[in-house]
Amino acid sequence: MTRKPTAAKTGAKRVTRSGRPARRKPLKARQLTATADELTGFYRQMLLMRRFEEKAGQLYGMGLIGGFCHLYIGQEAVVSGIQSTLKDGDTILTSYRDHAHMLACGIKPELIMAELTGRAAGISGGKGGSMHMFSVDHGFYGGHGIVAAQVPIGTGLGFAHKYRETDNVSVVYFGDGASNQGQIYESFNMAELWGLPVIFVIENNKYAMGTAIKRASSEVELHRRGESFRIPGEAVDGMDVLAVREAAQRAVDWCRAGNGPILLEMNTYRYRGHSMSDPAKYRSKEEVQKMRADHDPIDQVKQRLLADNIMSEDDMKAMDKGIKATIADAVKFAQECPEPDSAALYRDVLVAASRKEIT
Ligand SMILES: Cc1ncc(C[n+]2csc(CCOP(=O)(O)OP(=O)(O)O)c2C)c(N)n1
Ligand SMILES: [Mg+2]
Repeated sequence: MTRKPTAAKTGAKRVTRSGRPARRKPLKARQLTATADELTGFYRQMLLMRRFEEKAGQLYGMGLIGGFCHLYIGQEAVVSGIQSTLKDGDTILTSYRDHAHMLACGIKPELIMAELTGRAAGISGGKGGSMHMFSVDHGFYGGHGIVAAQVPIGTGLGFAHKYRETDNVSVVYFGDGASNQGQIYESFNMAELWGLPVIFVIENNKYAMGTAIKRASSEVELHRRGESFRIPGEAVDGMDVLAVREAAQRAVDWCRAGNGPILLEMNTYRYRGHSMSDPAKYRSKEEVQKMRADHDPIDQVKQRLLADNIMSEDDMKAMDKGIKATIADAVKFAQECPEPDSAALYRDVLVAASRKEIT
């Protein structure tokens, strides 16, 4: 059987169904630079995320947070770098590993902490908990507990942005495990066919619960997963916030210019277990330790700040102290808040025993 020469071999320019040019080559990281303010901002934000989640882990251990709790520790550069490229009106949504995404959206730590501890002042009224937070005002569309369920919804948000003739983008985060789900490929197909401004971000932290990516995926280069839909993809060092920002900026520009969707594979790593109840016996302590020592996203920015004399060790200690105080205030706020009243059980639900109970 003779194969037809591919477009790449013939040099012919491939186009999408809609006639838009299809860019296929992975983009190369250029020299990464940032201003002193940008670096300091990334450092502060990622440290806030880490300290917030360390505290959430402690509270969970003390029984003050119920239900599930999935920590993002180690992956902070991904959401921090991407969010820095977004503007008002852009939307994001993600899985259950969502606390840092909310902080990146500017949601106050005390409202997230109150939600985690099931208090009425929480961002979802104390009824959502760790996995089901939501704030349209902040462009944050959840918080989704069903693996990959957020992907078609985020594609729909992309449709809304285009339909309303804005140049806003929809950023859809999902995991390496989720990337094997069928609904993602239906979303890819529609997103490309209709030229929707969707940035699909695969947070490849190498594990789906206790299953290593190699055991579950026939194609582990996840940035290639959009190829058969003609969606360009790029693999990114997701532990380096500047590499993330640079790739995200290109992706945002691509979508705002009306080129349709794009896919970013963020290579990252979670230090903690899948959730608080996971002893993580499927990987060695050495593997985790090596990632922490060689690739930690916060430490990488710290080294840049020190090398460029932007901050001293003492400045960093003072910043850390301030962040810990903010988190302590958030915990105090949450603990002093009442739980939702019992009538709240019947609000925001689609099904109720009688009409009366809905009001
Ligand atoms: C449809 C569905 N199937 C299974 C589960 C159980 N489950 C929860 S998280 C998870 C693994 C997902 O891994 P990944 O997408 O890599 O995200 P990560 O947890 O690494 O961020 C599974 C199988 C679920 N919540 N929903
Ligand atoms: Mg994963």
